[in-house]
Amino acid sequence: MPLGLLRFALSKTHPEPRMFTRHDRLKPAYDAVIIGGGGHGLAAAYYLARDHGISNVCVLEKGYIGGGNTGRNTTIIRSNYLTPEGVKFYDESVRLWQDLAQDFDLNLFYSNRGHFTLAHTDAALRTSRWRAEVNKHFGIDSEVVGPEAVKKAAPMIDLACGGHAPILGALYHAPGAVARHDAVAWGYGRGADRRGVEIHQRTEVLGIDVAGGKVTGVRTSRGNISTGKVLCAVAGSTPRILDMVGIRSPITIHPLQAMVSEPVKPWLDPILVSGSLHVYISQSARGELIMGASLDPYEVQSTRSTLDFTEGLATHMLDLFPFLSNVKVMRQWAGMADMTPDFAPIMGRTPVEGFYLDAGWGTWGFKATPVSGKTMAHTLAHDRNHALITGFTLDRFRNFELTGEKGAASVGH
Ligand code: FAD
Ligand code: PYC
Repeated sequence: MPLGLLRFALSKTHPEPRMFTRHDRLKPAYDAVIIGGGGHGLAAAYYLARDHGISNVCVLEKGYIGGGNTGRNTTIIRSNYLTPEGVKFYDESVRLWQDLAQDFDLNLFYSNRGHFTLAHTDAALRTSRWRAEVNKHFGIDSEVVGPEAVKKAAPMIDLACGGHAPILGALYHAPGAVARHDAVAWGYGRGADRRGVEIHQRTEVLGIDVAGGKVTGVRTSRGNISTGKVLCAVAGSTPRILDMVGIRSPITIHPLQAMVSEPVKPWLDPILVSGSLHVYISQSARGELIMGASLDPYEVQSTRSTLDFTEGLATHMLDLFPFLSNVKVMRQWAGMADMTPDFAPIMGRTPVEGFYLDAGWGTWGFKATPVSGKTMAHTLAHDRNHALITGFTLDRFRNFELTGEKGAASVGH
């Protein structure tokens, strides 16, 4: 048992420090205001303080930290993207993930599993080869493997998928991993807090003041703040915040659902994704099967769950693993995914001076938490887009220079 836990258990006064400092009031002014206490907002705050010495910063969170998509995702981490911009960006993130638990002095349960994207059609195999070649070109460990390699890694799989969607091969990405998502938010939050950043939970941003094309302040449910720099990192609420500064974007909001089973004995080491069957699965350290599928097909800002989703996901999961038919679903939930037309994020400076965007993370942003934090902190500190995000700026839609990641974003959408 860790010594700290034992000390805590035996102490009458519970001397363990709280994870974050509680601030009763907002200050009248900050050097930068970050809207959104998810992984991305907290990571940006952490790197602003740690790497750029900017700590007169507040993070405003309307609920509780990590309560948005950060605490709702299925924690898949990988860098097997399709575009050079995407591959380089996510590769840097995977590199940052390696040292994160050490940096935070907090166990993130980072677990390297290997990631298979199953191909059930010739077209899917072609895309896998394409991704493998781009990945190898940039030094990423990805290769196309045959059905026998899938069977070896997941012996319980039915390669024929009941006869109607036989597995022809897969894109195998050895660095594929999972981590504990809420601990990531806590680690970044605690690290930022210890460096002087203020985290204000239950504080909703209601308006943003802009004068002469520049940000001047933020109006919140707990009072007004003067600032010249605002970072918007609010995932499924991005269009609402953009309305406050008069910026249009092509982001649409779709629910993305997921579910977990009751815990069962460990039987699945790798992460498996089937674009054709629109499902994916991994097994957590607790034995639960973490499963998901495609986006809900309609635009709506809601986190309700549906029976339709459970039935559809369970049906296709049984195509892959018929032996799961008696395993019970324990819970299901949804997050609001901010989707872009090219399945790449929108990051960086905007037409409003001092207003920065970290959005469009749709179904794929958890893995990018470290690199988005690092690059957005740099962008705010220098008022210049970091070199790694130049493929992701908002003006790419006006300039018809899309960064097409649909083939690699995650499950088929
Ligand atoms: P969030 O964590 O959503 O944080 C935004 C915060 O902003 C929220 O806490 C919200 O309360 C707050 N906020 C909103 N409006 C306001 C306001 N007006 N004032 C103050 N605060 C406000 N990605 C992967 O890489 N791998 C996966 O396996 C994966 N699986 C997913 C599965 C599901 C079911 C879902 C929903 C998403 C998944 N994603 C995955 C995507 C990933 O979860 C997100 O892209 C990522 O978590 C976004 O982080 P964030 O910090 O930007 O947003
Ligand atoms: O980005 O790998 C991913 C992912 C899988 C499921 C949802 N997102």
